[in-house]
Amino acid sequence: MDLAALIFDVDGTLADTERDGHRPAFNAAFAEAGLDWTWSVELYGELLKVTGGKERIRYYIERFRPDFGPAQDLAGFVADLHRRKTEHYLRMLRAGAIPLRPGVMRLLREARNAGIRLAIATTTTPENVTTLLECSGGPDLPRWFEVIAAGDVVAAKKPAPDIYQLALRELGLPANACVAVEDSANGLRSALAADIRAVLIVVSSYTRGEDFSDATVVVDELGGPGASAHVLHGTLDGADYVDLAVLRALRGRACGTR
Ligand code: XBP
Ligand code: MG
Repeated sequence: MDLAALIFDVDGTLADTERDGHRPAFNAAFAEAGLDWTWSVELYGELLKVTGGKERIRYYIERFRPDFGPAQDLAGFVADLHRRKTEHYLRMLRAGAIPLRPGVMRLLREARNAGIRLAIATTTTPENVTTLLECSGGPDLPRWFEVIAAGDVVAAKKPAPDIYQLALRELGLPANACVAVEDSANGLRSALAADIRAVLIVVSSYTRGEDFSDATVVVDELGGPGASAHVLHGTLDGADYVDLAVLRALRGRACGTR
């Protein structure tokens, strides 16, 4: 079995969205709702252990605002607040505020030209994905992805395997035909739990210190011609940056086939 598809995470992987994207969007929604809640850069790092925006708000209330009681039911309150947050986030994306990470477009183009299928497996809300792809990559970019598995379509978010299992099901591929590209320990656990053994981690600003010892390869960036990727774990087989040949080789190593 040769490499058939790349499955990408979004937040932290395709773009560094959390610190200066999602975080200020949450804060803007809190202010708009008349709440005196502010998520600092540091606090947000802790809150990121909980995946999913609605789940993160709920966790924050339980942990930091135990006396808070909304006028309406809690689930409805959180859903409304999160809808406002999404509006703020989408506005930032439409303003072109969040670029794709270096090397992402190069690697996507290379995969597409080679007939390697592309998919997304993410915790975030679907419209966040398509808007990021359109506004930061190009109007056609969402259509490059055959499968976009995102958000509440599964019962359990990362680190549970559900979203990767859904992406594999929709691709109609076995796990060993795919490479997952992730930035976080929660994402790594999710991919591994779905039996995807070939996982490339590209660390992001919040995830650099996490435990990636079970990943196949860990780099600081995808890199590109004239911009070396630094390897933090595993090997690029002498390559200077992450390209399709590197991904084919790491899949072969991880899955015991070449
Ligand atoms: C991303 C998330 C998301 C975003 C916020 O995790 O956990 O919740 O932080 O997006 P991953 P929403 O990169 O592992 O998919 O507010 O739309 O959930
Ligand atoms: Mg991520």
